[in-house]
Amino acid sequence: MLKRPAVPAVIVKPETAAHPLREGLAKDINGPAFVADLLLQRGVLEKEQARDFFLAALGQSQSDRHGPVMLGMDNALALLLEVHRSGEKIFVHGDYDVDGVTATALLYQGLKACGFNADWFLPNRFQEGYGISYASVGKLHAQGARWIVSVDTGIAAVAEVAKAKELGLGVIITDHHQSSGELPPADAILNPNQPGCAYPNKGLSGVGVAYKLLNAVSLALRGETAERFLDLLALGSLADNVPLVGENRRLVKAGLKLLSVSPNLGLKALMERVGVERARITSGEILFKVTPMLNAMGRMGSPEISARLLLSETEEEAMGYLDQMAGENNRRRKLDQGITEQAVRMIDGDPALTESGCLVVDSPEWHEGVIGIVAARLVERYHRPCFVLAIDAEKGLAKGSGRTMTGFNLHKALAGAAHLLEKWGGHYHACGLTIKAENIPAFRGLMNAAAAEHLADNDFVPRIAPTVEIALAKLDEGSMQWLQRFEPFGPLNESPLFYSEDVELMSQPKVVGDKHLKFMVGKPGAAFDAIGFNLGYLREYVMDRAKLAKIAYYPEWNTFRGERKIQLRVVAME
Ligand SMILES: [Mn+2]
Repeated sequence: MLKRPAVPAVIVKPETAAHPLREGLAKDINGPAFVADLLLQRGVLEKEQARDFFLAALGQSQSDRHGPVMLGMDNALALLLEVHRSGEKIFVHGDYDVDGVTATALLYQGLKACGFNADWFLPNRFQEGYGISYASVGKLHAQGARWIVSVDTGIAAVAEVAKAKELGLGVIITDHHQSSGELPPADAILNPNQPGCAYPNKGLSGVGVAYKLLNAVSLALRGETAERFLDLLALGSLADNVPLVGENRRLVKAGLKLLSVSPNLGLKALMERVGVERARITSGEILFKVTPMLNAMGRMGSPEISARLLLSETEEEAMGYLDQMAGENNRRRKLDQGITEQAVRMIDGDPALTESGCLVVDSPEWHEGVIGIVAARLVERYHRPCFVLAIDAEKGLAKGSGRTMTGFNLHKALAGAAHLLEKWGGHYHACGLTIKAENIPAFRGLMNAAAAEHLADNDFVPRIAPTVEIALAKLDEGSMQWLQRFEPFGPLNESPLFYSEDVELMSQPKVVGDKHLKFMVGKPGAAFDAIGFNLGYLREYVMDRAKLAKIAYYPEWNTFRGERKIQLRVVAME
């Protein structure tokens, strides 16, 4: 096993007990104190609000479903009704991530059900590149398209849409990305983030915007909502990490519920294959098991397999696509594990890198489809900002992906190095870039200077901040039921990290699966299995102790040989 620098985490005890409304709210809802803490952290102060929050019913607030109409909706709807009447061929043009693929499947299926002469298209990252491109416009034109409706993409495709117009195509853009200035010359643009759009939910996903449009079309043509497609909306929205508050929470919650009974054969087969119990679907299971399979296809350059799975009409068809996906996903996993191991060896074997405040690693052998995953793994392992660059030796260019922990702003750092970069973009915690290979050493120097300037020694020690405290003896099935009511979890409604102290160790820790730590905590008769993924290196630290002073964990259900037990997924301990 490769050596990992021993960076002990600091666990910050949550200060929840001091809240003046805590006790009263717990009593009002007749629930445990940690539930009151979680509600207060979400701005829920009293019983009625708590009821609304837990219900999060789709129909509860009509205003955030149909009320404020999105800018461009009337226009897009009128155009689509005309396309429907004329029977002209319309292509749904998506993108290759899960949001883009689910949006494509949703709008295509919905338009078909309404009787449109519809088809769909997903770009290949190795052929057309992402989004609407000259190549994709040309392809669709050659296939007889008269109209293109984009989903999850297009807001920045000014020249590409102009080309489509030149070819005589009608174009409707639906997107959710920020626009950066000039808008494309489309016939209609639907995007809550375009200038002048008063639609209150700016956090809608790409599939969310597509759903809004389909909903309007379906109501106009068939007198029914598009709610039966919310299973796809839930997948795309979770995968795209949109904030799960307000309308998004209602939509995704309804979508998760639908997933458990969804008639979509592809989804059903996929969930079975990855071991998701349909009766007990959580956002975590979707994010850890389901969406990575779909995402892997886009990364490996075959997003159409995901779409075909979602559109499967027979079980045999779905099984066939699943087998292809499993193969591609294994290839993806081997690639990213292999590259991660190479990068770790590179870093551990080079003192200049080991001691640098920002890791910049590169190789001409790496696959650009997985460098983002690898960068994220390196941040987890070394707890410092990391850039992973895949060099294309022929072109002399490298594509890179950056990830960081809090304390180092990637967007700011890249802005300071813009003169060395061909292309770059991103935000605080994640970014992408293109750089000439010859500029990599200078870039590495600049990033290290930025790290030296902005990071202090204690920034390199992970600080873990659990949000709620509970005495381990009080954690039971009832707690888990309360927790379930806070679903779906995601940005702005994070799955709560639990904190307990003075925890008794009930067994010696074991390293399982090469790098995970397994042990038992609690009391005789009330002991929990605990598992720390990638924490195997802490075995000696835990060995021979009677107690852990602090432990940070996610309590989860674990089913093993038919027996369902609460298990602690441990993130840190002291
Ligand atoms: Mn998206």
